[in-house]
Amino acid sequence: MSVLDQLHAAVVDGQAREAVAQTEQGLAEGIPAERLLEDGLMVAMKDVGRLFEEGEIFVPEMLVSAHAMKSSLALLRPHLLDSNVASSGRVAIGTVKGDLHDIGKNLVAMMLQGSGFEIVDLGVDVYPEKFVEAARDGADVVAMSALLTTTMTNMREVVDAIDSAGLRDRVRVVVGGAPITQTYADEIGADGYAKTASSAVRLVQRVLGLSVPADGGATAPA
Ligand code: B1M
Repeated sequence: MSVLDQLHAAVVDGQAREAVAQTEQGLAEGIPAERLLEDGLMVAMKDVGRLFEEGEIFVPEMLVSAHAMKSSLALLRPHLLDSNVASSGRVAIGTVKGDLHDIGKNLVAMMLQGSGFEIVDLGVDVYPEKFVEAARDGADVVAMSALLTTTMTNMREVVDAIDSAGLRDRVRVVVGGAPITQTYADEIGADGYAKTASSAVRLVQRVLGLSVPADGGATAPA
């Protein structure tokens, strides 16, 4: 079995120690961190989601898989940070109220940080008031993540709360997460939507008016 297959299996089986060993092995073999992330960890988490949906595994198994993925990500982190990209700005990021999923949010924060942004990580289950407070404290961008169809609706509350606080003109709002779409982002009045962590970086650069190379993964109104 290849390192990627073994990394995949370790995450699906929730074996954190094995995931770390395979990540180390992959890096030692010269496999790019991006490939270990995309073709190993992300595919594994997708499979974990499918197994859960099919009733093959339950919440505790999802939790141990998440732990294994996080353990591997901690090793990949320094390799994923690209400090050559010049940009600036403060981004307050959090997973919305009622939602505890933080792997995607952490990945987005990591990529943004690696691109030169200052990150204020608000954590998970973040209430609208906390996003507003971060905007008032000087965040240029509020970035929200949601993984549940039942919590994505809380993004609208945040946009409205920022508006009611009179801060909407000076803070950009961007959204993402598995159930989010561009249509939904437009509907709630967000400034942009990104499908992946790397396109989130380009999106934030774009909404702040920083120069960005053309791409297809992030969209913001012109
Ligand atoms: Co949850 N869960 N979960 N879960 N979980 C999903 C999301 C689910 C799709 C599984 C399934 O049924 N197939 C399903 C949601 C169904 C729905 O709403 N339609 C689900 C469910 C139902 C639940 C519970 C309700 C289960 C229960 O209790 N009965 C419960 C809810 C708890 C809560 O939040 N209140 C629950 C709990 C959990 C765990 C705690 C066990 C664990 C999370 C651990 C953690 O995060 N620390 C967990 C996990 C691990 C998952 C799956 C398997 C994996 C999520 C993940 O980390 N993916 C997930 C199935 C799946 O996604 N296929 C599932 C990897 C991550 C890198 O991807 O987060 O999508 P993702 O992030 C991507 C993009 O979306 C984007 O960039 C990232 C990288 O490219 N992105 C952004 C994310 N945020 C962004 C913000 C941006 C831009 C881009 O801002 C600009």
